[in-house]
Amino acid sequence: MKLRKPLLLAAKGGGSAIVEAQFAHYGLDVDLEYIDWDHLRDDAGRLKQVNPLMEVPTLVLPSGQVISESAAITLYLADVYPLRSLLPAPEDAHRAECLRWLMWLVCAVYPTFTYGDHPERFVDKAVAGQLKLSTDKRREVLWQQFETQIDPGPYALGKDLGALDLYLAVMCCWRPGPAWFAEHCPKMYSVAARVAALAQFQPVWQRNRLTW
Ligand SMILES: N[C@@H](CCC(=O)N[C@@H](CS)C(=O)NCC(=O)O)C(=O)O
Repeated sequence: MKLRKPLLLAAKGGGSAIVEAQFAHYGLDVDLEYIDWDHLRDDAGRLKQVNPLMEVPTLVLPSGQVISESAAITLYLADVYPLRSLLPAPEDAHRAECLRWLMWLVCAVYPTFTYGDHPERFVDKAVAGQLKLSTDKRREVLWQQFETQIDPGPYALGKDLGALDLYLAVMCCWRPGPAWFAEHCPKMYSVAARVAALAQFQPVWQRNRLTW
């Protein structure tokens, strides 16, 4: 595969929207290839060829290198474009907090979707519904923990827009959905709603049909 610019393999409304928003922030050109949710795991599909995990976001660089995992892509883009970095600088007091919560989002929260969205991949059909319910419940607990840990000002870590804010904006649209966040996690919701309204991201939100 010969590329002139990065190619983002994406699915509408999925975690790839977080990466799309980062490209919009950095003002970087990227080709988008949206894959239908029902075809993400197609044997002959491009996604399987480049990422055996068959998850989006998956970014293919012009060099042919593949970066999957939204946090890896987030760190990579911040390294490549330090002047507009969406991560606090190494000497910034918010750096440690940001890395902590970024990894928490992908290591604690994201897996509740991995196991809950397709429980039949992991357990017998008879208990699949139970796994979905338990992971949904677990996610609500996690979000409520996060809610107690942040003090938006107005973004999650202070006055500057950062990578965490983009995660919150997109993830707030997923189960249990914006109405739940508005009621149970109003601080998080306020961050998500603020990011949702930013002009630079409107094309991303529209393409991904994300609404708050
Ligand atoms: N740890 C990965 C999780 C990515 C992930 O789970 N993506 C979902 C969409 S939001 C996916 O591709 N699901 C497709 C499937 O499991 O079939 C990341 O942070 O990028």
